[in-house]
Amino acid sequence: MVKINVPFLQTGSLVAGNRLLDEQDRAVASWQNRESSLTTGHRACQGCAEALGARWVLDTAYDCADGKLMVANATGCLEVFSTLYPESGWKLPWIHSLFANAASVATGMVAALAAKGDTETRVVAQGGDGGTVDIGMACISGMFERNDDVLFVCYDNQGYMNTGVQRSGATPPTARTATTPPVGPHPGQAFGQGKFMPLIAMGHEIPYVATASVADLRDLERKVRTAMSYRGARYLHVFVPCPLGWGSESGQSIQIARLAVRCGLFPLIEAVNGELVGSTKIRDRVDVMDYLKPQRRFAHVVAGKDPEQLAGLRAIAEKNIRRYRLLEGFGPSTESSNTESSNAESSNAESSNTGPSVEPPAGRDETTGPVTTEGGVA
Ligand SMILES: Cc1ncc(C[n+]2csc(CCOP(=O)(O)OP(=O)(O)O)c2C)c(N)n1
Ligand code: SF4
Repeated sequence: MVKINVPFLQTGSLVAGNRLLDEQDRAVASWQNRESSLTTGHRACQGCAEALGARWVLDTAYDCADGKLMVANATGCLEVFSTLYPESGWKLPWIHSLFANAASVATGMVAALAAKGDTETRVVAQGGDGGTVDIGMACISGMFERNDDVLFVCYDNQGYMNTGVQRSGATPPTARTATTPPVGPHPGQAFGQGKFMPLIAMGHEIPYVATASVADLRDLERKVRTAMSYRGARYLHVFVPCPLGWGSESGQSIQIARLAVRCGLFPLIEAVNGELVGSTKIRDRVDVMDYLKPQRRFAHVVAGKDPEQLAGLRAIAEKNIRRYRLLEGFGPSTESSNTESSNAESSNAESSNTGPSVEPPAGRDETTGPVTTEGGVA
C-alpha cells in the first residue's frame, strides 16, 4: 500500500485539518457546539489581534475550567471595546478593574471564592502592556510574590492604544507613537529596548511563564492549557498587532505577528519555576526589515533616516536568537505544533517546546503545582 503523507493544514479551523485529527486533538475553535467567550457586542477595530488573542485564551481557559471561570480586566482597549454600556461582548463572568489593579482584584476574587469553599472556579486577570509592564507592575509583582492562584495574561500591542497610541514601557525602540514622534536626529521611541515582562515574571520564580502569539494559535492554546494545569501564579504574554496603532493593514495582523517571530524580535518561550524550559525554533528566518516594512510606525526606520536604528533592532533580534536558542529551539516537541502544518504560509514557526516539569518551586505552599484530573492538586 502506498503511504500518503497528508499535511494537516489549518488545524485551528473547521476545514480539512481538524476533521483529520482525533476529536481530542482538535483546536478549541473547531468545536461546533462552542460558544465564544467574546462575541457580538464588542467594537474592536477590524483586524484587532487583541480581540482574537483574548477570545482564544479565554475560550481555552473556560474549557480547562469546565466553564467555571471568572475574569478581571484592566482598563484598556480590551475592556473599552468589549463593554460599551449598555452592551457587553462577554459571555462569562467578567469584572472591570482599574487600570492598575487587575491582579489585586483577581487575588481578591480567589480569596472570596476560597472563603466560600469554592476551589473549582478559576480566575484569570488580563490587560494590555501598559496595564501590565507599567501601571499594573506593582500589583502584579505582589500577586506573583504571594503566588496567588491567578493566571495573568498580557496582550502586548506595544503601546497605550486605548487612549490614542502613547508610548508604553513595552514600545520597541524607534517606533513612532503619539508621544514619540518621528522627528529629530533619532526619530521615534528613543528610550530603553522595550521592557520584556516575561523575564521579570521569571524572576519571581512562579510556576509557569510563557510567551505566545496570534501567529500560532495552536501553540497559544497549548500554553493556556499548560498554564491552567497549574495552581499558583502564572503569566502569559501574548503578542497582538494593533492595526490602528501600528499603521498596518487590518488584513495583515497575523502576517505581521509571524514576521515578528521569524525575525527574532518576539521569542516564543516557556519557563517553569523561573527556569527556561523551551523555545520555539524559528523556521524560515527573515530580516528585521521584513517585519518593519508593513508598519507605518517604523516608516522612518525603513527610510533610513537614522541608519543606527535598524542596526539596533537587528541587534535585539540577534540577542533574542542567542539567548533563547531560537535557531535550533529546545525542549521536547509538542503535538500541536508538529501537526500544525507543513505549509510555510500557514505556519512559519515550529514549536519544539517542552511540557512543564511537575516539580513545584521550592518554598511555595502546597497548592502550587499541576492540577490532577480529579481537580485536586498534585
Ligand atoms: C490611573 C489611570 N491613568 C490613566 C488612565 C487612562 N487610560 C485608560 S486605558 C489607558 C491605556 C491602556 O493601555 P494598555 O494597557 O497598553 O492597553 P491597550 O489599550 O493598548 O490594549 C490609559 C492611559 C486610567 N484609566 N487610569
Ligand atoms: S486600537 Fe488597536 S488594540 Fe485597540 S481595538 Fe483598535 S486594533 Fe485593537
